[in-house]
Amino acid sequence: MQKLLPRLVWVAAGLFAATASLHAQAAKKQLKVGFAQTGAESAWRTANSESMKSEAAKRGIDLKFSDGQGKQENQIRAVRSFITQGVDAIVIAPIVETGWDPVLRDAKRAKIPVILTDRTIKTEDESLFACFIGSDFYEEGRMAADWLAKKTSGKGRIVELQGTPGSAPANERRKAFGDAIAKYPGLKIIDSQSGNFERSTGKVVMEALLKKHGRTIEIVYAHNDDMALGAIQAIEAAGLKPGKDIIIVSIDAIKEAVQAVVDGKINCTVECNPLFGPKVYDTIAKLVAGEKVPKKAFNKDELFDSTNAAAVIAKRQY
Ligand code: GZL
Repeated sequence: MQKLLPRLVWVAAGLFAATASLHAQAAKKQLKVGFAQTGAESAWRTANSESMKSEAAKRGIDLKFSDGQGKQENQIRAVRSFITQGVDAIVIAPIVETGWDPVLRDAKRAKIPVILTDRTIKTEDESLFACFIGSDFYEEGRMAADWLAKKTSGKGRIVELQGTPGSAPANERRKAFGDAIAKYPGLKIIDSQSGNFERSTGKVVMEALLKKHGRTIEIVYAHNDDMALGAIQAIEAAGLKPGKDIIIVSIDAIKEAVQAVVDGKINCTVECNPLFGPKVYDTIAKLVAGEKVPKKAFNKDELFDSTNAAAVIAKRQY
């Protein structure tokens, strides 16, 4: 028995060391993350994709990036492929709010956590996603409306350039703005069309609105800066001065729009920060380690107008 004891101790020590190194390897195992991005419709989206890609590279995360090219079916196909690949986590920026339950049920069955970023979804079963990280679109629409009411003393004829039909930002920015201006009977939306968050479409829609309403248009409310910048091209082509003849209120605060505020062509842009990478991967690290995370995490957004744009333009990151 005495001879056997030292050998048993050695075996036990060896087993312990082997398990410890397995744990260490597991901890070092490269994370595989699937990201189903909406598309590449705006400068905001480009900055959002860049943040997710560069942060993954910095952290040594194996990011499977899929560009949905503006179609929900492409995003759903990408999620199914991530499930087949057995990724550690799935990130989705859902282009529209509905139609997600079936593919999210498949991810849940595969025990892969889903993180919704940027845009929310409508579902009866919130257990289908681990958490949402993004901006409060309703607050952005309210901030834009309140700023406009002060600027115009609650009077003016507005044309609205809406974002992608059925998307959370378009739905909530439209509802919030409408709810807020209801307090000012002198502020009226005389027309509202979708520019799909795209600069070129924003220009075309604004050309049509100018043809239809002419100089009766006093204000443009654009759901994003790309459409506002497209509208500016149409307004200038019509011989009018954007920011003076027509007040322009927008959302995103991309650097080009903040510069337009400095130049007096956009009067106000409400920030919607796209630089999600660090927060998303911190959250995934917690989920993979079995830690709880908040169901909803909102980014802090601020507003830029002639009083503060010049002071921040140099340090704007996107
Ligand atoms: C908002 C995001 C919107 C941006 C647009 O979080 O979903 O989509 O406001 C982008 O610029 O196209």
